[in-house]
Amino acid sequence: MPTVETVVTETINISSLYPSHMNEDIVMGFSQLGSESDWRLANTASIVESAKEAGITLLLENAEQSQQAQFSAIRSFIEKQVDVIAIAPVVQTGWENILQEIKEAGIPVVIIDRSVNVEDTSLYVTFIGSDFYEEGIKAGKYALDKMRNKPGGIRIAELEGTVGSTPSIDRGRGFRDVIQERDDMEIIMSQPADFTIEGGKKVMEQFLQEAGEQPPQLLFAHNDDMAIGAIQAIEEFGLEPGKDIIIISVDGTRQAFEMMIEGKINAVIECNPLQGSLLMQAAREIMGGRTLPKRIIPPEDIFTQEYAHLEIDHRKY
Ligand code: GYE
Repeated sequence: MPTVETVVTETINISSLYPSHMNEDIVMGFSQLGSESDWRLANTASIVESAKEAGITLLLENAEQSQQAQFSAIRSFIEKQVDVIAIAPVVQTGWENILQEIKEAGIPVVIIDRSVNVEDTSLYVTFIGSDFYEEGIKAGKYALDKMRNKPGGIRIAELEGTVGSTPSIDRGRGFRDVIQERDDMEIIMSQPADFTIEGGKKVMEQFLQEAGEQPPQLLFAHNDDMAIGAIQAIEEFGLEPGKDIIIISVDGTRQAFEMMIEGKINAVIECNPLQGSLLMQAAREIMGGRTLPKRIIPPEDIFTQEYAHLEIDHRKY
């Protein structure tokens, strides 16, 4: 079990809501949102493996970025009368009705990875996922530090993730809240690139063409895959990633570490996809009628190019 930092904002007594399944086999329906990035593949693999290890039967449906497909998967889980439903929500809005349907069926819900924007937080038991705002803050602090000796008029480009997704919204917010400290630092271009390599490459090509003689000096990519795509575009454009353009990304995949060692990415903010064991543990707790914190946050770090070589062999994804 990785150590976790739990923030208890509100707890509920689960035993009064759901009958105890202590000694029975647990069936979990899991609606995964897609397979857009290395982070996501590691997340899915972690959940599949941990279910096996925990002896929990996992019904997994991958929605490939469609909220509607998530709704269908969830309805199929309700029909099958699974014991617990886990949802990694593609976007944060629009969940009230389906969560209400699950509640009426008497099935507990765990939200994992990205969060949902619902007023009635009793619609789910717990949310296991990273603090994306904090990740944005870390990225902003690194940007300030890296550029501290550079004269003003610093041009920043931003590759955002999926529109409406919690990590994209909160990483962008955290980053802005920090860099506003210097009013000569400006995000001159910002666009969604779907958390994919192809998206990152395409949007970065556009950025470089639009910017012409005045390319951005710093790129904040909301994940490693988009940074990797952007690096291809930057090199094809004849500039040096990591030098002509400082690059900060989020996740901490093995490939991003390789790029850091090559000097093409300057810093990576860690976002941990290995959430499977936490999810299975939560399922067992719920079925055992125990109380869980409303929010479970895995611990996360920041890695810079200077130390990437020391860490790379420890990366698990
Ligand atoms: O950073 C990105 C993925 O929701 C935290 O989604 C996750 C993000 C992750 O596609 O690579």
